[in-house]
Amino acid sequence: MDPPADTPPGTVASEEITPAELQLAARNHGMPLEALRHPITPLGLHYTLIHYDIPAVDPSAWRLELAGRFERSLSLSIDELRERPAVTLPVTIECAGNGRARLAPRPLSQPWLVEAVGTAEWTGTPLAPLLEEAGLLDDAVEILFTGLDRGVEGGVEQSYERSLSVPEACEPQVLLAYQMNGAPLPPQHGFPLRLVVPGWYGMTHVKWVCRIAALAEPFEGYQQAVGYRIYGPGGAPGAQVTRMLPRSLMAPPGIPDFLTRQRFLEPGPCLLAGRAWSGWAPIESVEVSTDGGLTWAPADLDEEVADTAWRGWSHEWDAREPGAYELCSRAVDAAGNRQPTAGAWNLKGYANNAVERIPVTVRSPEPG
Ligand SMILES: Nc1nc2c(c(=O)[nH]1)N[C@H]1C(S)=C(S)[C@@H](COP(=O)(O)O)O[C@H]1N2
Ligand SMILES: [Mo]
Repeated sequence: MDPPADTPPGTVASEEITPAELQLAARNHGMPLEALRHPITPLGLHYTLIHYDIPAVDPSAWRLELAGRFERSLSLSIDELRERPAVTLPVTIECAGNGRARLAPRPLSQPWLVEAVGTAEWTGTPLAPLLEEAGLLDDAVEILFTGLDRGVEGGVEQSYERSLSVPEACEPQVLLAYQMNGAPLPPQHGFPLRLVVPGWYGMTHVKWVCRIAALAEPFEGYQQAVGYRIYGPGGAPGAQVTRMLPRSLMAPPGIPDFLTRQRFLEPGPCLLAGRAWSGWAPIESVEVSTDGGLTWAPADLDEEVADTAWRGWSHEWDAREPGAYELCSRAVDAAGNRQPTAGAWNLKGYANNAVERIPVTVRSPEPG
């Protein structure tokens, strides 16, 4: 149905977003970018992504099973896991589809702009000693993590599951986490137990883990072989998606317009600040632009909190001249990875770490 002829401009939507995308976007929420002000994302502001349904778990009946290429099978209750040595780590997690909705044409999936990231303090027990206790056999090549959630994807009914190679799984910072920011995991973040693999894109951090299997052959299930690959132009599944590429985001300054989120600032000095991360190497530098990327100035880096978490940065901007500006930031990591100006298109819209642009208007001073 066409809107009435007297409908004011800017009040009705065009074809932009599909009902399927809107349904996903209403279930899976991002981190509001103003939460970049917090080094640890407060509970409830961390992004979340759930492929199927959030399982309802009775913690007294729940068990973690270890099976496959081990000398012995193990079955552990959540209390038995809590009695094991505990570690707390701040870890930045970003969805591999972050930036997807900035690609053209937009791959049909969860339409993230740039907000699919967060940093929580995860408490749990290191995975490697548990694998050792079960007697990991020499012929094991991968460890498979299975979640309680089931669904259909690409026509295949499946439990959500992903694997890591044995050396990746045995990294000392890999945790089986049961707390987020000091509280039991909320249902949407994997209650009662999830995997945390610092440096890797979100899909690796399997939530609602109920089974850990040691495999003698590489895992060829959907989320490994079909999903989370960078598809080439011929449609062939290319490289697997693994670690997070560098990205810097800015906490948007000033105040927003409710509908457009166009931002307004009073003229004068303005401290631009944000956070940057990479899963490949520590952040080496962050640069800031106020003219849409024509010229760049170095930002000051805050102290590193942990090598598993994002790094804060800031830059003093002299915003005394009224007018329109486009604010950007970009990061480089110590392995030489840098953020591109435009993202490389791929079928599933993964790993688009292109520089984000924030349009702002510096207002004219009030007369008198
Ligand atoms: N069991 C299970 N684990 C999962 C998922 C899922 O749908 N099911 N989603 C993955 C994806 S794609 C992401 S980005 C992260 C999101 O974690 P969060 O919701 O705690 O931020 O969880 C990962 N682990
Ligand atoms: Mo994701």
